[in-house]
Amino acid sequence: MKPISRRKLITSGLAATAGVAGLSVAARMAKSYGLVPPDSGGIYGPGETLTYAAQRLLTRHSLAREFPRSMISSAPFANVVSPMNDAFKQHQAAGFADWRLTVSGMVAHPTSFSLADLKSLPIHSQTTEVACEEGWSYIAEWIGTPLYEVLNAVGVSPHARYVAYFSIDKDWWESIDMADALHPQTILTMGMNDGDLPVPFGGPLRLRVPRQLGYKSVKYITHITVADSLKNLGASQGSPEPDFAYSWFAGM
Ligand SMILES: Nc1nc2c(c(=O)[nH]1)N[C@H]1C(S)=C(S)[C@@H](COP(=O)(O)O)O[C@H]1N2
Ligand SMILES: [Mo]
Repeated sequence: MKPISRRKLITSGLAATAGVAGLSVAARMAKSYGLVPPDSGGIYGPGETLTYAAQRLLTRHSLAREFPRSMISSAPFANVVSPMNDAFKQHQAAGFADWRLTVSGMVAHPTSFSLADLKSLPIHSQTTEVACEEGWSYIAEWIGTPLYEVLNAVGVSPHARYVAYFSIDKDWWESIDMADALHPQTILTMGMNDGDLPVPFGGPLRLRVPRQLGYKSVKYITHITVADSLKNLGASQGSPEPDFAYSWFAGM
């Protein structure tokens, strides 16, 4: 008899339970395996949890599709952002020389990085797609420091479960679990195609999370915090998006 892997057992168990006994039992099972997203108790409930759990079990190590450079979109679409605040305008006037990324929370060494500090860490590039929940998408090359390099530099606690990241535009922040935070394609982006990351696309610093929808790739990042829970952030949903009926987990 072929041995069944633990992963397969859990996955088929979840699916079977969902079919036979209803979604709430599957959700309880998911909880005991650490597969419950932070917005599961909100407007989504068990269906959302099952989607997250199934994706996490099946795709924890999978890569977002990468494209040849010849497929880079000639006219990438920069979505409108709200008017920039004074703090941003001052940074822009100074050529972003004083832009900082502060990292706090469950880390051994809380640190403030300049853009030059980030550029001195290993730099990766990837040609991936930005897909907005409203239906459009484009392909570009994104260049920067993988988030795991920064997390390794500050020493993340083994009890950490989430990384939250904040824009200088306070309305915009998001969080991801450690599977995405440590994923090799999750990149603190400073360059796009052949130059610096342009302001409309999130320059000088954007976190690209190419395994999830566009809204998880927040522009103008100034702060990151590492946590074991999302309870104390915003409305405890890990993102402002659930208030607008979009999911915290936006895997694609
Ligand atoms: N700071 C900030 N980040 C943001 C947004 C924004 O308005 N402000 N829009 C988000 C949404 S909804 C999408 S789909 C993508 C759009 O990325 P693009 O402008 O590169 O197309 O950026 C995301 N990041
Ligand atoms: Mo979007």
